[in-house]
Amino acid sequence: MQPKVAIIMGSKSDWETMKFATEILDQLQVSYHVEVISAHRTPDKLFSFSSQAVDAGYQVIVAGAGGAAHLPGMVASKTRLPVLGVPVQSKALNGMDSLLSIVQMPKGIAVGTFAIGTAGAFNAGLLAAQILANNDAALAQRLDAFRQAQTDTILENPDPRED
Ligand code: RP5
Repeated sequence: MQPKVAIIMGSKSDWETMKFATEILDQLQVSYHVEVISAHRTPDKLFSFSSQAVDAGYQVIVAGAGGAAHLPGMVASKTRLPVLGVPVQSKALNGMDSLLSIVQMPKGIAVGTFAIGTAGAFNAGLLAAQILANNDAALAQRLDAFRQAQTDTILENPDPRED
């Protein structure tokens, strides 16, 4: 079956971060497509992927990039699908460059922006699942169960000195 989620990233070096988006999608049994698409190294591929994303059957795109991270914004400019942008932690500026590049979209083209690094990647995968759950009752149940399990883990063992 054609996956409804595309997870794209600017470089193979982003995978160590972006794999956290796939972790939660695996847990929630949501299928996805993963691919490296670089805004500056493969601009034509970026354009063809983004302009064909609706027809390809995707419903949400998770896009991670670092540094001058223009991938999420450029993809969003070529598709009406929701784009969830993940700032990958860069070496030079610890991801502040990535964050500001993604979050400061000018008015008129929307990109959802997440936390820098692995938490952001995980939460982007989580929100992608939540978007799909609007039209998927079984997925909605799995999400409810995930959240309840997370709550129970804390309530059942609130002593910070114990694991
Ligand atoms: C961006 O430049 C990528 O998203 C990556 O985070 C960063 C560094 O890429 P590499 O030089 O490791 O390929 O395009």
